Amino acid sequence: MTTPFGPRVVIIIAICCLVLGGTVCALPRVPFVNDDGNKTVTADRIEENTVVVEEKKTHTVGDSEGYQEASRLLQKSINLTLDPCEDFFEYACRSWVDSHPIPDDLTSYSQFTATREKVLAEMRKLYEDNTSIPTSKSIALVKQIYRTCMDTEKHNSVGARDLLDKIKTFGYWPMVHNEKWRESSFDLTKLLSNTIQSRDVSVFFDYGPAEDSRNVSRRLLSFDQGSLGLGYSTRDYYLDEKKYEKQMKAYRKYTIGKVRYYTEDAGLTVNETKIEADVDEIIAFEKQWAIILVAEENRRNYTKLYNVRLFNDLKDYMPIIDWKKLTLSTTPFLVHSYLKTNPTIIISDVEYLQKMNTLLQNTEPRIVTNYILLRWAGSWSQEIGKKYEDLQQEFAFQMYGRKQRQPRWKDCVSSAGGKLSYASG
Ligand SMILES: *[C@@H]1O[C@H](CO)[C@@H](O)[C@H](O)[C@H]1NC(C)=O
Ligand SMILES: *[C@@H]1O[C@H](CO)[C@@H](O)[C@H](O)[C@H]1NC(C)=O
Ligand SMILES: *[C@@H]1O[C@H](CO)[C@@H](O)[C@H](O)[C@H]1NC(C)=O
Ligand SMILES: *[C@@H]1O[C@H](CO)[C@@H](O)[C@H](O)[C@H]1NC(C)=O
Ligand SMILES: *[C@@H]1O[C@H](CO)[C@@H](O)[C@H](O)[C@H]1NC(C)=O
Ligand SMILES: CC(=O)N[C@H]1CO[C@H](CO)[C@@H](O)[C@@H]1O
Repeated sequence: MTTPFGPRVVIIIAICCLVLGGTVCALPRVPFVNDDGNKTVTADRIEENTVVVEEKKTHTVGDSEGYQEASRLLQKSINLTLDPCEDFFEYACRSWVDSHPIPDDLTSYSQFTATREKVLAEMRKLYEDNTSIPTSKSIALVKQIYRTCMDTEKHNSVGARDLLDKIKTFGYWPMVHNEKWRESSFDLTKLLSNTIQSRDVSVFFDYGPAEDSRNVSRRLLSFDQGSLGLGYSTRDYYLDEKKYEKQMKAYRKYTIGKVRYYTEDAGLTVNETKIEADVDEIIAFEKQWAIILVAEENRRNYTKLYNVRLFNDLKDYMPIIDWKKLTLSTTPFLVHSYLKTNPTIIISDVEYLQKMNTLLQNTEPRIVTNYILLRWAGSWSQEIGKKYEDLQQEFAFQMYGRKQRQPRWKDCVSSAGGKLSYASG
């Protein structure tokens, strides 16, 4: 499922997880005596009835290049002039933190980020390499996706028109097309099926095959709660209005800005008052949803999250959705016969589905449609031109403190890799 903003927390995750190893590694290399090496060899020899007095062998730790690099890195992170008993973090990590400022286009930085950035740069070289003809169709396709993504001129000139044309095939978008949308044509299952089919945007719940944690020989269809517009694990933003007032204001402004542009790109007249009212309704709906969502801190008991049910039970928990229709329309034909056998499934939280059913029943179809399509439209954010990206950057600054948008090629490497991950390696 695609969320525009993951739960990016501004944390400097230095390499402190390696700190214990680090203190050891930072010491000068010492030879050590191997007491228990070559055990099997010794045993074999005893079986052969040869009396062997095992020689104590000396080995030198860390001749490998990897070891030496890790050692250099850790030594550079530690400041030996500080007292570890005073503040262990400062002692172990301060030098690393000081020598690795967070780049302006990121909101956190860690050893893992550094590696990821390196991989991104390598991938870019591969995607942009046009000196050899791709050996496979998939690789040609992934390069094509990358090139299309990099074609910002086209995105700027087309804007959200393709997105809006697609929405017309789903029906209309009430907050953009206004009276063209008809409540009588509202069909929740169909709407969700359309958003999943076209862009893998599943809003109120996520589902897919997952390893059965109690029997790793099989995979089962698993159903879990969805995530809010601000991303995974962002429930508190909606519920703690005082603490997150600034972020929620930024979110409202960002959403209003987007709807304004969508309306303009649709060639329709913008009614600012109406857009604001529509967006406020959406946020109010999300707040109610946030109450129902189970907080991450209450999802640590895996026994509780492991509820084996039958596929047909879904319609008892959440009758507002036609599960059969939804799953058949969003899964490959090959699994249809399996789905028709009423298979065993796993539901993380049965109560959530029941509560969601009630909430959706009690919410006007217009608001539900506005919201689902807003989430779906969010998955287009890199493809509809600079004005949308500028809005997003302003929001990301308020929300996470990101000082500038990351270079286009990084977005495109990620999106090409995400769409065809096997071809990308
Ligand atoms: C180590 O810490 C001291 C005291 O804070 C500081 O003066 C010194 O520059 C630090 N050394 C390095 C290599 O960061
Ligand atoms: C390869 O790409 C470079 C840079 O994008 C471009 O200037 C060049 O014309 C391309 N060559 C071919 C043969 O397409
Ligand atoms: C685990 O799953 C496999 C494959 O479906 C099945 O054959 C086996 O009986 C299962 N084991 C248990 C203990 O349920
Ligand atoms: C804008 O929308 C509001 C609320 O729906 C409505 O009362 C108002 O008449 C609209 N204004 C225009 C100029 O259409
Ligand atoms: C985890 O959930 C199971 C099932 O609801 C319950 O029996 C068990 O006591 C819970 N464990 C903890 C540590 O809360
Ligand atoms: C005979 C034998 O297997 N010797 C091995 C003992 O262990 C060291 C290090 O683990 C190996 O380098 C030897 O080849």
